[in-house]
Amino acid sequence: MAHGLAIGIGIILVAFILWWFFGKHQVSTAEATVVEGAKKQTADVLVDGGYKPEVVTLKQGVPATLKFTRKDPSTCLDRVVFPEWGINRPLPEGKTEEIKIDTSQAGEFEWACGMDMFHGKVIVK
Ligand SMILES: [Cu+2]
Repeated sequence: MAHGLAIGIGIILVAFILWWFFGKHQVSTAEATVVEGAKKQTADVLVDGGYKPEVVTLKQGVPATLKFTRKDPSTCLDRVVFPEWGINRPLPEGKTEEIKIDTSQAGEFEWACGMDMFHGKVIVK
């Protein structure tokens, strides 16, 4: 009886591990809100144990602003870095930091925390 239970727990554990490593994890994505007759666009990114959303889609050629709001107290997330654009900005806890994004070129542009541990991505198309 106890043996059967152990096997059952074993099967559940294996299933969980398989799901954890090979399952499709949801990546939160968002499209920017285009305002004022498509003259600018904005998107909010919550910084709390990572980035929510992790992928932001922007319209090419429309000036864009990403608004990073850091709720996470960890110093890991206290900077945001866009290597392609030479952006390296502090994110004060509890504040919203506006970062202007160059949308003149289509493509995918990653951002990361100061230690390159957490990542997000801007898609310009
Ligand atoms: Cu970090």
